Amino acid sequence: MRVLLVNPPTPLSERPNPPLGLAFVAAALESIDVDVRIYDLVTHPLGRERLTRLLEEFRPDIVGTTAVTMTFHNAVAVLREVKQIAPEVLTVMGGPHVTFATEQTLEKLPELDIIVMGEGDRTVIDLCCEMERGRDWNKVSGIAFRGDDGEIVVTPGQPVVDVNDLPQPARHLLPLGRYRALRMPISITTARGCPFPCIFCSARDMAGAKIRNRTADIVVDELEDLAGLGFHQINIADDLFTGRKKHCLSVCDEILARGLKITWSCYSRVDTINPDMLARMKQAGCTTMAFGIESANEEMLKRVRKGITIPKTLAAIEMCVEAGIDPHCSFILGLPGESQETLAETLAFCDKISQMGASYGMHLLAPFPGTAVREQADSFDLEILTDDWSEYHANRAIVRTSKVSADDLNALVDDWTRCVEERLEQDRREGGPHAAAEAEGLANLERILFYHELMMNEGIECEGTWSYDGSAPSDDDALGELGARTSRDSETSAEDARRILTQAYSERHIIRCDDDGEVRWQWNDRLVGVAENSRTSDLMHRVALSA
Ligand code: B12
Ligand code: SF4
Repeated sequence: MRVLLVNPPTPLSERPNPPLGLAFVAAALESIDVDVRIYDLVTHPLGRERLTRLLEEFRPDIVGTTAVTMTFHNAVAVLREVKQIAPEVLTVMGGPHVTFATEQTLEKLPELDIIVMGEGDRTVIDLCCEMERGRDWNKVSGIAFRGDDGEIVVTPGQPVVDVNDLPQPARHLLPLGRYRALRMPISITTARGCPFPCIFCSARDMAGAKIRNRTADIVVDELEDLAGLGFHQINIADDLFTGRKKHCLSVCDEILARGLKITWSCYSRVDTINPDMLARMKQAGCTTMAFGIESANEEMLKRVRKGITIPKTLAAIEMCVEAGIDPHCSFILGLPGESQETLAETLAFCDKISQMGASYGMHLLAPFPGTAVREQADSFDLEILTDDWSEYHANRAIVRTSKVSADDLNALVDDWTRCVEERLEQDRREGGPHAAAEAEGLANLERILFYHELMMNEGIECEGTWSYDGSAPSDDDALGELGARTSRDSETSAEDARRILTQAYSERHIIRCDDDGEVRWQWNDRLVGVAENSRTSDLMHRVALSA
Protein backbone atom coordinates (compact mmCIF):
# COMPACT_ATOMS: atom_id res chain seq x y z
CA MET A 1 0.00 0.00 0.00
CA ARG A 2 1.17 3.52 -0.78
CA VAL A 3 0.21 6.70 1.05
CA LEU A 4 1.06 10.24 0.02
CA LEU A 5 0.88 12.83 2.82
CA VAL A 6 0.67 16.48 1.81
CA ASN A 7 1.61 19.45 3.97
CA PRO A 8 -0.45 22.38 2.65
CA PRO A 9 1.08 25.76 1.80
CA THR A 10 1.48 28.06 4.82
CA PRO A 11 2.77 31.65 4.73
CA LEU A 12 6.35 32.00 5.98
CA SER A 13 5.12 34.78 8.27
CA GLU A 14 3.46 32.07 10.40
CA ARG A 15 6.87 30.48 10.89
CA PRO A 16 5.89 26.95 9.88
CA ASN A 17 8.05 24.20 11.42
CA PRO A 18 8.70 20.83 9.77
CA PRO A 19 5.23 19.23 10.01
CA LEU A 20 5.38 17.06 13.09
CA GLY A 21 1.81 15.71 12.94
CA LEU A 22 2.42 14.30 9.45
CA ALA A 23 5.76 12.87 10.59
CA PHE A 24 3.95 10.99 13.40
CA VAL A 25 1.33 9.69 10.96
CA ALA A 26 4.07 8.64 8.52
CA ALA A 27 5.97 6.81 11.26
CA ALA A 28 2.83 4.88 12.22
CA LEU A 29 2.35 3.86 8.58
CA GLU A 30 5.96 2.82 8.15
CA SER A 31 5.60 0.61 11.22
CA ILE A 32 3.15 -1.53 9.20
CA ASP A 33 5.31 -1.41 6.06
CA VAL A 34 3.23 1.08 4.14
CA ASP A 35 5.22 2.96 1.51
CA VAL A 36 4.89 6.63 2.55
CA ARG A 37 5.97 9.91 1.01
CA ILE A 38 5.51 13.43 2.28
CA TYR A 39 4.97 16.21 -0.25
CA ASP A 40 5.76 19.45 1.55
CA LEU A 41 4.16 22.52 -0.02
CA VAL A 42 5.74 24.98 2.39
CA THR A 43 9.10 24.30 0.77
CA HIS A 44 8.02 23.03 -2.67
CA PRO A 45 5.72 24.55 -5.27
CA LEU A 46 2.32 23.12 -6.05
CA GLY A 47 1.27 22.79 -9.64
CA ARG A 48 -1.10 20.62 -11.59
CA GLU A 49 1.66 19.12 -13.72
CA ARG A 50 3.88 18.36 -10.77
CA LEU A 51 1.05 16.76 -8.85
CA THR A 52 -0.01 14.71 -11.88
CA ARG A 53 3.53 13.45 -12.31
CA LEU A 54 3.77 12.54 -8.65
CA LEU A 55 0.45 10.72 -8.65
CA GLU A 56 1.31 8.82 -11.84
CA GLU A 57 4.74 7.86 -10.63
CA PHE A 58 3.98 7.00 -6.97
CA ARG A 59 0.40 5.76 -7.54
CA PRO A 60 -0.80 6.27 -3.95
CA ASP A 61 -3.87 4.44 -2.68
CA ILE A 62 -4.47 7.22 -0.16
CA VAL A 63 -3.64 10.92 -0.21
CA GLY A 64 -3.83 12.49 3.25
CA THR A 65 -3.40 16.08 4.27
CA THR A 66 -3.38 18.10 7.46
CA ALA A 67 -4.72 21.55 8.32
CA VAL A 68 -5.17 24.13 11.00
CA THR A 69 -8.15 26.42 10.39
CA MET A 70 -6.17 29.07 8.52
CA THR A 71 -4.62 26.54 6.10
CA PHE A 72 -7.82 24.52 5.59
CA HIS A 73 -8.63 26.14 2.22
CA ASN A 74 -5.12 25.33 0.97
CA ALA A 75 -5.49 21.70 2.04
CA VAL A 76 -8.87 21.47 0.29
CA ALA A 77 -7.42 22.91 -2.91
CA VAL A 78 -4.83 20.11 -2.96
CA LEU A 79 -7.40 17.35 -2.42
CA ARG A 80 -9.64 18.84 -5.09
CA GLU A 81 -6.80 18.58 -7.62
CA VAL A 82 -5.99 15.06 -6.47
CA LYS A 83 -9.59 13.92 -7.03
CA GLN A 84 -9.66 15.53 -10.47
CA ILE A 85 -6.44 13.85 -11.54
CA ALA A 86 -6.99 10.48 -9.84
CA PRO A 87 -10.62 10.03 -8.71
CA GLU A 88 -9.95 6.50 -7.45
CA VAL A 89 -7.57 7.74 -4.72
CA LEU A 90 -9.03 7.81 -1.19
CA THR A 91 -8.66 11.31 0.22
CA VAL A 92 -8.21 11.83 3.96
CA MET A 93 -7.76 14.87 6.16
CA GLY A 94 -6.71 15.17 9.82
CA GLY A 95 -5.66 17.90 12.26
CA PRO A 96 -7.39 20.25 14.68
CA HIS A 97 -9.68 21.98 12.17
CA VAL A 98 -11.54 19.00 10.71
CA THR A 99 -11.55 17.19 14.06
CA PHE A 100 -14.12 19.73 15.22
CA ALA A 101 -15.64 21.04 11.96
CA THR A 102 -16.37 17.47 10.89
CA GLU A 103 -19.92 17.35 9.60
CA GLN A 104 -19.98 20.72 7.90
CA THR A 105 -16.71 19.84 6.13
CA LEU A 106 -17.95 16.52 4.77
CA GLU A 107 -21.29 18.04 3.79
CA LYS A 108 -19.61 20.68 1.67
CA LEU A 109 -16.66 18.81 0.22
CA PRO A 110 -17.29 15.84 -2.06
CA GLU A 111 -13.55 15.72 -2.79
CA LEU A 112 -12.85 14.64 0.79
CA ASP A 113 -13.67 11.01 1.59
CA ILE A 114 -12.61 10.57 5.20
CA ILE A 115 -11.83 12.75 8.21
CA VAL A 116 -9.53 11.41 10.90
CA MET A 117 -10.53 12.95 14.21
CA GLY A 118 -8.08 13.66 17.05
CA GLU A 119 -4.81 11.74 17.28
CA GLY A 120 -4.18 9.95 14.01
CA ASP A 121 -1.42 7.53 14.96
CA ARG A 122 -3.55 4.43 15.50
CA THR A 123 -6.48 5.45 13.31
CA VAL A 124 -4.37 5.66 10.20
CA ILE A 125 -3.14 2.11 10.72
CA ASP A 126 -6.72 0.84 11.16
CA LEU A 127 -7.75 2.78 8.08
CA CYS A 128 -5.06 1.21 5.89
CA CYS A 129 -5.84 -2.28 7.18
CA GLU A 130 -9.55 -1.81 6.43
CA MET A 131 -8.69 -0.40 3.01
CA GLU A 132 -7.11 -3.77 2.17
CA ARG A 133 -9.79 -5.84 3.93
CA GLY A 134 -13.11 -4.53 2.63
CA ARG A 135 -13.43 -0.78 2.94
CA ASP A 136 -16.13 -1.03 5.58
CA TRP A 137 -15.35 2.30 7.24
CA ASN A 138 -17.84 1.61 10.05
CA LYS A 139 -15.19 -0.74 11.42
CA VAL A 140 -12.61 2.04 11.85
CA SER A 141 -12.81 4.08 15.07
CA GLY A 142 -12.04 7.79 15.17
CA ILE A 143 -13.18 8.77 11.68
CA ALA A 144 -16.08 10.41 9.85
CA PHE A 145 -17.23 9.69 6.30
CA ARG A 146 -20.27 9.87 4.00
CA GLY A 147 -22.36 6.70 4.20
CA ASP A 148 -24.15 5.02 1.27
CA ASP A 149 -27.09 7.41 1.45
CA GLY A 150 -24.84 10.42 1.74
CA GLU A 151 -25.47 10.75 5.48
CA ILE A 152 -22.46 11.66 7.62
CA VAL A 153 -21.27 8.76 9.77
CA VAL A 154 -19.06 9.45 12.79
CA THR A 155 -17.54 6.32 14.32
CA PRO A 156 -16.76 6.00 18.05
CA GLY A 157 -13.54 7.71 19.16
CA GLN A 158 -10.25 5.87 19.49
CA PRO A 159 -8.88 5.27 22.98
CA VAL A 160 -5.94 7.64 23.57
CA VAL A 161 -2.61 6.20 22.45
CA ASP A 162 0.18 5.24 24.81
CA VAL A 163 2.72 7.84 23.76
CA ASN A 164 5.60 5.60 24.79
CA ASP A 165 4.54 3.05 22.20
CA LEU A 166 4.78 5.53 19.36
CA PRO A 167 7.72 5.33 16.98
CA GLN A 168 9.81 8.46 16.59
CA PRO A 169 8.27 10.82 14.03
CA ALA A 170 9.47 9.96 10.50
CA ARG A 171 11.50 13.12 10.02
CA HIS A 172 13.66 11.33 7.43
CA LEU A 173 10.73 11.84 5.03
CA LEU A 174 10.75 15.62 5.55
CA PRO A 175 12.86 18.16 3.65
CA LEU A 176 14.47 19.24 6.92
CA GLY A 177 17.34 21.01 5.18
CA ARG A 178 14.95 23.43 3.49
CA TYR A 179 13.32 24.34 6.80
CA ARG A 180 16.76 24.82 8.32
CA ALA A 181 17.75 27.11 5.43
CA LEU A 182 14.58 29.14 6.06
CA ARG A 183 15.65 29.49 9.73
CA MET A 184 12.57 27.79 11.09
CA PRO A 185 12.85 26.00 14.44
CA ILE A 186 12.47 22.24 14.63
CA SER A 187 9.85 20.99 17.04
CA ILE A 188 9.48 17.95 19.25
CA THR A 189 6.68 16.85 21.57
CA THR A 190 7.45 15.19 24.90
CA ALA A 191 3.82 14.85 26.01
CA ARG A 192 0.25 15.26 24.79
CA GLY A 193 -2.82 16.69 26.50
CA CYS A 194 -3.74 19.69 28.62
CA PRO A 195 -6.00 19.73 31.70
CA PHE A 196 -7.07 23.39 31.45
CA PRO A 197 -10.45 24.60 30.13
CA CYS A 198 -9.54 27.92 28.42
CA ILE A 199 -12.57 28.79 26.29
CA PHE A 200 -10.62 29.93 23.21
CA CYS A 201 -8.52 26.75 22.91
CA SER A 202 -9.34 23.19 21.84
CA ALA A 203 -6.24 21.50 23.27
CA ARG A 204 -8.10 19.55 25.95
CA ASP A 205 -10.62 18.08 23.52
CA MET A 206 -7.98 17.40 20.90
CA ALA A 207 -5.54 15.36 22.97
CA GLY A 208 -7.31 14.83 26.29
CA ALA A 209 -7.24 16.44 29.73
CA LYS A 210 -4.62 14.08 31.11
CA ILE A 211 -1.03 14.92 30.26
CA ARG A 212 0.54 11.77 28.83
CA ASN A 213 4.29 12.05 28.71
CA ARG A 214 6.97 10.02 27.02
CA THR A 215 9.75 8.79 29.27
CA ALA A 216 12.76 11.07 29.66
CA ASP A 217 14.95 8.44 27.97
CA ILE A 218 12.87 8.40 24.81
CA VAL A 219 12.53 12.18 24.76
CA VAL A 220 16.24 12.80 25.16
CA ASP A 221 17.11 10.16 22.53
CA GLU A 222 15.03 12.22 20.13
CA LEU A 223 16.55 15.49 21.34
CA GLU A 224 19.99 14.03 20.74
CA ASP A 225 19.03 13.29 17.16
CA LEU A 226 17.71 16.81 16.69
CA ALA A 227 20.79 18.34 18.27
CA GLY A 228 23.02 17.34 15.39
CA LEU A 229 20.79 18.72 12.65
CA GLY A 230 22.06 22.28 12.95
CA PHE A 231 18.73 24.06 13.51
CA HIS A 232 19.18 27.34 15.37
CA GLN A 233 16.35 26.48 17.74
CA ILE A 234 14.53 23.45 19.10
CA ASN A 235 10.95 24.07 20.19
CA ILE A 236 9.30 21.76 22.70
CA ALA A 237 5.81 22.00 21.22
CA ASP A 238 3.81 20.35 24.03
CA ASP A 239 0.75 22.40 24.90
CA LEU A 240 2.16 22.69 28.40
CA PHE A 241 5.67 21.34 28.97
CA THR A 242 5.65 22.49 32.59
CA GLY A 243 2.25 20.89 33.28
CA ARG A 244 3.79 17.89 35.05
CA LYS A 245 6.76 19.10 37.05
CA LYS A 246 8.13 15.61 37.54
CA HIS A 247 8.21 14.94 33.82
CA CYS A 248 9.68 18.34 32.96
CA LEU A 249 12.45 17.91 35.52
CA SER A 250 13.22 14.34 34.51
CA VAL A 251 13.74 15.49 30.91
CA CYS A 252 16.04 18.29 32.13
CA ASP A 253 17.97 15.86 34.36
CA GLU A 254 18.44 13.43 31.48
CA ILE A 255 19.71 16.23 29.21
CA LEU A 256 22.19 17.19 31.92
CA ALA A 257 23.20 13.59 32.69
CA ARG A 258 24.06 13.01 29.03
CA GLY A 259 25.90 16.33 28.80
CA LEU A 260 23.78 17.29 25.82
CA LYS A 261 24.46 20.88 24.80
CA ILE A 262 21.26 22.22 23.29
CA THR A 263 19.11 25.32 23.55
CA TRP A 264 15.35 25.09 23.44
CA SER A 265 12.09 26.93 24.06
CA CYS A 266 8.77 25.68 25.40
CA TYR A 267 5.16 26.62 26.16
CA SER A 268 4.19 27.11 29.78
CA ARG A 269 1.65 28.69 32.16
CA VAL A 270 2.49 31.26 34.79
CA ASP A 271 1.02 29.02 37.51
CA THR A 272 3.04 25.90 36.70
CA ILE A 273 6.59 27.07 37.43
CA ASN A 274 8.79 27.82 40.43
CA PRO A 275 12.36 29.12 40.80
CA ASP A 276 13.98 25.69 41.36
CA MET A 277 12.34 24.28 38.30
CA LEU A 278 13.38 27.27 36.19
CA ALA A 279 16.97 27.02 37.39
CA ARG A 280 17.11 23.36 36.30
CA MET A 281 15.44 24.16 32.97
CA LYS A 282 17.93 26.94 32.32
CA GLN A 283 20.81 24.59 33.11
CA ALA A 284 19.39 22.08 30.64
CA GLY A 285 19.29 24.67 27.84
CA CYS A 286 15.92 26.41 28.07
CA THR A 287 16.29 29.93 26.64
CA THR A 288 12.70 31.08 26.12
CA MET A 289 9.41 30.29 27.78
CA ALA A 290 6.14 31.28 26.12
CA PHE A 291 3.14 32.11 28.30
CA GLY A 292 -0.43 32.75 27.19
CA ILE A 293 -1.52 35.69 29.33
CA GLU A 294 -4.42 36.64 27.05
CA SER A 295 -5.62 39.77 28.94
CA ALA A 296 -4.51 42.04 31.75
CA ASN A 297 -8.02 42.36 33.09
CA GLU A 298 -8.82 39.96 35.94
CA GLU A 299 -12.53 39.76 35.05
CA MET A 300 -11.68 38.80 31.49
CA LEU A 301 -9.25 36.16 32.70
CA LYS A 302 -12.02 34.62 34.81
CA ARG A 303 -14.55 34.81 31.98
CA VAL A 304 -12.23 32.95 29.57
CA ARG A 305 -11.47 30.37 32.29
CA LYS A 306 -7.75 30.95 32.03
CA GLY A 307 -7.29 30.38 35.75
CA ILE A 308 -4.34 32.75 36.16
CA THR A 309 -4.05 36.13 37.85
CA ILE A 310 -2.07 39.28 37.14
CA PRO A 311 0.09 39.00 40.31
CA LYS A 312 0.95 35.41 39.32
CA THR A 313 1.90 36.65 35.86
CA LEU A 314 4.19 39.34 37.23
CA ALA A 315 5.78 36.84 39.60
CA ALA A 316 6.38 34.37 36.75
CA ILE A 317 8.06 37.04 34.63
CA GLU A 318 10.30 37.99 37.54
CA MET A 319 11.19 34.35 38.16
CA CYS A 320 12.11 33.82 34.51
CA VAL A 321 14.22 36.95 34.31
CA GLU A 322 15.93 35.92 37.54
CA ALA A 323 16.65 32.46 36.11
CA GLY A 324 17.99 33.89 32.82
CA ILE A 325 15.13 32.54 30.72
CA ASP A 326 13.42 34.99 28.30
CA PRO A 327 9.72 35.19 29.07
CA HIS A 328 7.49 35.72 26.02
CA CYS A 329 3.89 36.67 26.78
CA SER A 330 1.09 36.43 24.26
CA PHE A 331 -2.25 38.22 24.43
CA ILE A 332 -5.56 37.75 22.62
CA LEU A 333 -7.54 40.85 21.80
CA GLY A 334 -11.31 40.65 21.25
CA LEU A 335 -12.18 38.05 23.89
CA PRO A 336 -15.77 38.05 25.22
CA GLY A 337 -16.56 41.23 27.13
CA GLU A 338 -13.61 43.14 25.66
CA SER A 339 -14.04 46.93 25.92
CA GLN A 340 -11.89 50.00 25.28
CA GLU A 341 -11.02 49.95 28.99
CA THR A 342 -9.87 46.32 29.07
CA LEU A 343 -7.88 46.88 25.89
CA ALA A 344 -6.20 49.91 27.44
CA GLU A 345 -5.40 47.82 30.53
CA THR A 346 -3.79 45.15 28.39
CA LEU A 347 -1.73 47.66 26.42
CA ALA A 348 -0.50 49.36 29.58
CA PHE A 349 0.36 45.95 31.01
CA CYS A 350 2.38 45.08 27.91
CA ASP A 351 4.44 48.21 28.47
CA LYS A 352 4.96 47.27 32.08
CA ILE A 353 6.12 43.72 31.41
CA SER A 354 8.33 44.87 28.60
CA GLN A 355 10.13 47.13 31.12
CA MET A 356 10.52 44.04 33.32
CA GLY A 357 12.33 42.20 30.52
CA ALA A 358 9.52 40.23 28.87
CA SER A 359 8.78 40.26 25.17
CA TYR A 360 5.17 40.10 24.08
CA GLY A 361 2.95 39.55 21.06
CA MET A 362 -0.70 40.08 20.26
CA HIS A 363 -3.22 38.07 18.34
CA LEU A 364 -6.81 38.87 17.54
CA LEU A 365 -9.29 36.27 18.65
CA ALA A 366 -10.04 33.60 16.03
CA PRO A 367 -12.84 31.43 17.39
CA PHE A 368 -11.71 28.06 16.07
CA PRO A 369 -14.05 25.07 15.73
CA GLY A 370 -14.00 23.00 18.90
CA THR A 371 -13.51 25.95 21.24
CA ALA A 372 -16.17 26.92 23.80
CA VAL A 373 -15.98 30.47 22.57
CA ARG A 374 -17.33 29.29 19.21
CA GLU A 375 -19.54 26.36 20.21
CA GLN A 376 -21.27 28.38 22.97
CA ALA A 377 -20.91 31.81 21.35
CA ASP A 378 -24.49 32.71 22.33
CA SER A 379 -23.66 32.61 26.01
CA PHE A 380 -20.79 35.08 25.65
CA ASP A 381 -20.64 38.76 24.81
CA LEU A 382 -19.24 38.00 21.38
CA GLU A 383 -20.37 38.04 17.77
CA ILE A 384 -18.51 36.00 15.20
CA LEU A 385 -18.47 37.92 11.92
CA THR A 386 -17.32 35.37 9.37
CA ASP A 387 -17.04 31.65 8.71
CA ASP A 388 -14.49 32.18 5.96
CA TRP A 389 -11.72 30.03 7.42
CA SER A 390 -9.00 31.76 5.45
CA GLU A 391 -9.67 34.79 7.70
CA TYR A 392 -8.85 32.76 10.82
CA HIS A 393 -5.17 33.73 10.96
CA ALA A 394 -5.63 35.89 14.07
CA ASN A 395 -3.99 38.95 12.54
CA ARG A 396 -7.24 40.86 11.74
CA ALA A 397 -10.45 41.07 13.74
CA ILE A 398 -13.25 38.68 12.84
CA VAL A 399 -15.32 39.19 16.01
CA ARG A 400 -16.90 42.06 17.89
CA THR A 401 -18.24 42.49 21.41
CA SER A 402 -21.01 44.80 22.59
CA LYS A 403 -18.35 47.39 23.43
CA VAL A 404 -15.73 47.12 20.69
CA SER A 405 -16.18 46.65 16.95
CA ALA A 406 -13.88 44.80 14.56
CA ASP A 407 -12.73 48.21 13.25
CA ASP A 408 -11.83 49.29 16.81
CA LEU A 409 -9.75 46.16 17.27
CA ASN A 410 -8.00 46.54 13.93
CA ALA A 411 -7.33 50.23 14.56
CA LEU A 412 -5.76 49.39 17.90
CA VAL A 413 -3.48 46.77 16.36
CA ASP A 414 -2.53 49.18 13.54
CA ASP A 415 -1.69 51.89 16.10
CA TRP A 416 0.34 49.48 18.12
CA THR A 417 2.25 48.26 15.04
CA ARG A 418 2.95 51.88 14.04
CA CYS A 419 4.19 52.62 17.52
CA VAL A 420 6.55 49.63 17.50
CA GLU A 421 7.87 50.68 14.10
CA GLU A 422 8.47 54.22 15.30
CA ARG A 423 10.36 52.98 18.32
CA LEU A 424 12.48 50.77 16.10
CA GLU A 425 13.14 53.66 13.77
CA GLN A 426 14.29 55.79 16.67
CA ASP A 427 16.44 52.97 17.98
CA ARG A 428 17.96 52.59 14.52
CA ARG A 429 18.79 56.31 14.34
CA GLU A 430 20.34 56.28 17.79
CA GLY A 431 22.15 52.96 17.34
CA GLY A 432 20.22 51.61 20.33
CA PRO A 433 20.08 48.04 21.62
CA HIS A 434 17.60 46.81 19.01
CA ALA A 435 19.47 48.23 16.02
CA ALA A 436 22.03 45.42 15.76
CA ALA A 437 19.41 42.71 16.21
CA GLU A 438 17.28 44.37 13.57
CA ALA A 439 20.17 44.55 11.09
CA GLU A 440 20.85 40.85 11.64
CA GLY A 441 17.13 40.13 11.25
CA LEU A 442 17.06 41.97 7.94
CA ALA A 443 20.09 40.11 6.62
CA ASN A 444 18.44 36.82 7.58
CA LEU A 445 15.21 37.93 5.95
CA GLU A 446 16.98 38.78 2.69
CA ARG A 447 18.45 35.26 2.61
CA ILE A 448 15.21 33.56 3.65
CA LEU A 449 13.20 35.31 0.96
CA PHE A 450 15.74 34.42 -1.72
CA TYR A 451 15.87 30.76 -0.59
CA HIS A 452 12.09 30.58 -0.56
CA GLU A 453 11.88 32.09 -4.03
CA LEU A 454 14.42 29.49 -5.22
CA MET A 455 12.35 26.72 -3.64
CA MET A 456 9.11 27.94 -5.18
CA ASN A 457 10.48 28.50 -8.70
CA GLU A 458 12.68 25.39 -8.48
CA GLY A 459 15.70 27.56 -9.22
CA ILE A 460 18.22 25.01 -8.00
CA GLU A 461 16.49 22.10 -9.74
CA CYS A 462 16.11 23.95 -13.06
CA GLU A 463 19.29 26.06 -13.15
CA GLY A 464 21.69 24.16 -10.92
CA THR A 465 22.99 21.60 -13.42
CA TRP A 466 25.28 22.30 -16.39
CA SER A 467 28.03 20.50 -18.27
CA TYR A 468 31.65 21.49 -18.42
CA ASP A 469 34.61 20.50 -20.59
CA GLY A 470 37.98 19.66 -19.11
CA SER A 471 38.50 20.11 -15.41
CA ALA A 472 35.67 20.79 -12.99
CA PRO A 473 35.13 24.48 -12.11
CA SER A 474 36.18 25.57 -8.63
CA ASP A 475 33.48 26.03 -5.99
CA ASP A 476 33.89 29.80 -6.33
CA ASP A 477 33.34 29.72 -10.07
CA ALA A 478 30.46 27.27 -9.80
CA LEU A 479 28.77 29.48 -7.18
CA GLY A 480 29.25 32.52 -9.42
CA GLU A 481 27.61 30.69 -12.31
CA LEU A 482 24.79 29.46 -10.08
CA GLY A 483 24.23 33.03 -8.83
CA ALA A 484 24.06 34.33 -12.41
CA ARG A 485 21.66 31.62 -13.50
CA THR A 486 19.28 31.77 -10.52
CA SER A 487 19.09 35.57 -10.50
CA ARG A 488 17.93 35.79 -14.12
CA ASP A 489 14.22 35.97 -13.32
CA SER A 490 14.66 37.37 -9.85
CA GLU A 491 14.77 40.83 -8.30
CA THR A 492 17.99 39.74 -6.58
CA SER A 493 21.13 40.78 -8.48
CA ALA A 494 23.64 38.18 -9.68
CA GLU A 495 26.19 39.51 -7.19
CA ASP A 496 23.77 39.29 -4.24
CA ALA A 497 22.63 35.85 -5.37
CA ARG A 498 26.25 34.69 -5.47
CA ARG A 499 26.89 36.09 -1.98
CA ILE A 500 23.79 34.42 -0.52
CA LEU A 501 24.50 31.12 -2.27
CA THR A 502 28.10 31.15 -1.06
CA GLN A 503 26.80 31.37 2.48
CA ALA A 504 24.20 28.69 1.72
CA TYR A 505 27.02 26.42 0.56
CA SER A 506 29.22 27.13 3.57
CA GLU A 507 26.28 26.35 5.88
CA ARG A 508 25.47 23.25 3.82
CA HIS A 509 21.99 24.32 2.84
CA ILE A 510 22.98 23.47 -0.74
CA ILE A 511 25.47 20.78 -1.72
CA ARG A 512 27.47 20.08 -4.86
CA CYS A 513 27.22 16.56 -6.29
CA ASP A 514 28.98 16.71 -9.68
CA ASP A 515 28.52 13.78 -11.96
CA ASP A 516 29.93 12.77 -15.32
CA GLY A 517 31.14 16.15 -16.62
CA GLU A 518 28.27 18.03 -15.04
CA VAL A 519 28.16 20.51 -12.17
CA ARG A 520 25.15 19.57 -10.11
CA TRP A 521 23.79 21.65 -7.23
CA GLN A 522 21.01 20.49 -4.99
CA TRP A 523 19.24 21.40 -1.77
CA ASN A 524 20.62 19.49 1.18
CA ASP A 525 17.12 18.17 1.93
CA ARG A 526 18.30 15.29 4.09
CA LEU A 527 20.99 17.31 5.85
CA VAL A 528 23.76 15.04 4.66
CA GLY A 529 27.06 15.99 6.25
CA VAL A 530 25.56 18.34 8.82
CA ALA A 531 25.56 15.91 11.72
CA GLU A 532 28.33 16.38 14.23
CA ASN A 533 27.93 13.79 16.92
CA SER A 534 28.13 10.09 16.29
CA ARG A 535 24.56 9.25 17.24
CA THR A 536 23.28 11.74 14.71
CA SER A 537 25.85 10.75 12.10
CA ASP A 538 24.47 7.31 12.42
CA LEU A 539 20.93 8.55 11.94
CA MET A 540 21.94 10.69 8.98
CA HIS A 541 23.75 7.75 7.45
CA ARG A 542 20.54 5.77 7.61
CA VAL A 543 18.67 8.75 6.20
CA ALA A 544 21.15 9.14 3.36
CA LEU A 545 20.80 5.46 2.51
CA SER A 546 17.02 5.68 2.42
CA ALA A 547 17.00 8.88 0.35
C1 B12 B 1 4.04 24.20 17.67
C2 B12 B 1 2.78 24.90 17.24
C3 B12 B 1 2.90 25.97 16.39
C4 B12 B 1 4.23 26.39 15.79
C5 B12 B 1 4.55 25.54 14.57
C6 B12 B 1 3.31 25.22 13.74
C7 B12 B 1 3.54 24.49 12.46
N1 B12 B 1 2.51 24.07 11.81
O1 B12 B 1 4.58 24.30 12.01
C8 B12 B 1 3.95 27.87 15.47
C9 B12 B 1 4.32 28.69 16.68
C10 B12 B 1 4.68 28.43 14.26
C11 B12 B 1 2.44 27.83 15.30
C12 B12 B 1 1.76 28.71 14.53
C13 B12 B 1 0.39 28.68 14.44
N2 B12 B 1 -0.44 27.97 15.19
CO1 B12 B 1 0.08 26.54 16.30
N3 B12 B 1 0.45 25.13 17.41
C14 B12 B 1 1.52 24.48 17.72
C15 B12 B 1 1.22 23.35 18.71
C16 B12 B 1 1.55 23.83 20.11
C17 B12 B 1 1.93 22.03 18.42
C18 B12 B 1 1.76 21.49 17.01
C19 B12 B 1 2.28 20.09 16.96
O2 B12 B 1 3.37 19.87 16.51
N4 B12 B 1 1.50 19.12 17.49
C20 B12 B 1 1.90 17.75 17.61
C21 B12 B 1 1.31 16.89 16.49
C22 B12 B 1 1.73 15.46 16.69
O3 B12 B 1 -0.10 16.99 16.58
P1 B12 B 1 -1.01 17.32 15.33
O4 B12 B 1 -0.33 18.21 14.39
O5 B12 B 1 -2.33 17.73 15.84
O6 B12 B 1 -1.18 15.90 14.58
C23 B12 B 1 -1.91 14.82 15.10
C24 B12 B 1 -3.40 14.82 14.77
O7 B12 B 1 -3.95 16.09 14.57
C25 B12 B 1 -3.55 13.94 13.58
N5 B12 B 1 -3.29 14.50 12.25
C26 B12 B 1 -2.84 15.71 11.90
N6 B12 B 1 -2.73 15.81 10.58
C27 B12 B 1 -3.12 14.64 10.05
C28 B12 B 1 -3.23 14.22 8.72
C29 B12 B 1 -3.68 12.93 8.45
C30 B12 B 1 -3.76 12.49 7.03
C31 B12 B 1 -4.05 12.07 9.51
C32 B12 B 1 -4.54 10.72 9.22
C33 B12 B 1 -3.96 12.50 10.84
C34 B12 B 1 -3.50 13.78 11.10
O8 B12 B 1 -2.55 12.96 13.81
C35 B12 B 1 -1.38 13.58 14.37
C36 B12 B 1 -0.69 12.60 15.29
O9 B12 B 1 -1.53 12.19 16.33
C37 B12 B 1 -0.31 23.16 18.48
C38 B12 B 1 -1.04 22.56 19.65
C39 B12 B 1 -0.91 21.06 19.62
N7 B12 B 1 -0.63 20.49 20.73
O10 B12 B 1 -1.00 20.42 18.59
C40 B12 B 1 -0.73 24.57 18.10
C41 B12 B 1 -1.91 24.75 17.15
C42 B12 B 1 -1.84 23.73 16.05
N8 B12 B 1 -1.69 26.06 16.58
C43 B12 B 1 -2.74 26.72 16.41
C44 B12 B 1 -2.78 27.96 15.76
C45 B12 B 1 -4.10 28.70 15.79
C46 B12 B 1 -1.68 28.48 15.11
C47 B12 B 1 -1.63 29.76 14.27
C48 B12 B 1 -2.81 29.99 13.35
C49 B12 B 1 -1.36 30.90 15.22
C50 B12 B 1 -2.10 32.12 14.97
N9 B12 B 1 -1.69 32.94 14.01
O11 B12 B 1 -3.08 32.29 15.66
C51 B12 B 1 -0.34 29.56 13.50
C52 B12 B 1 -0.62 28.78 12.20
C53 B12 B 1 0.61 28.15 11.59
C54 B12 B 1 0.32 26.86 10.88
N10 B12 B 1 -0.09 26.94 9.65
O12 B12 B 1 0.43 25.79 11.43
C55 B12 B 1 -3.96 26.00 16.92
C56 B12 B 1 -4.80 25.49 15.75
C57 B12 B 1 -6.26 25.63 16.00
C58 B12 B 1 -6.99 25.66 14.72
N11 B12 B 1 -8.13 25.07 14.68
O13 B12 B 1 -6.54 26.26 13.77
C59 B12 B 1 -3.33 24.89 17.81
C60 B12 B 1 -4.10 23.56 17.82
C61 B12 B 1 -3.21 25.47 19.24
C62 B12 B 1 -4.55 25.53 19.95
N12 B12 B 1 -4.82 24.57 20.80
O14 B12 B 1 -5.33 26.42 19.72
N13 B12 B 1 1.91 26.80 15.97
S1 SF4 C 1 -4.45 27.86 26.23
FE1 SF4 C 1 -2.80 26.60 27.03
S2 SF4 C 1 -3.47 26.09 29.11
FE2 SF4 C 1 -5.28 26.82 28.03
S3 SF4 C 1 -6.22 24.95 27.24
FE3 SF4 C 1 -4.92 25.75 25.60
S4 SF4 C 1 -2.98 24.68 25.86
FE4 SF4 C 1 -4.12 24.40 27.78
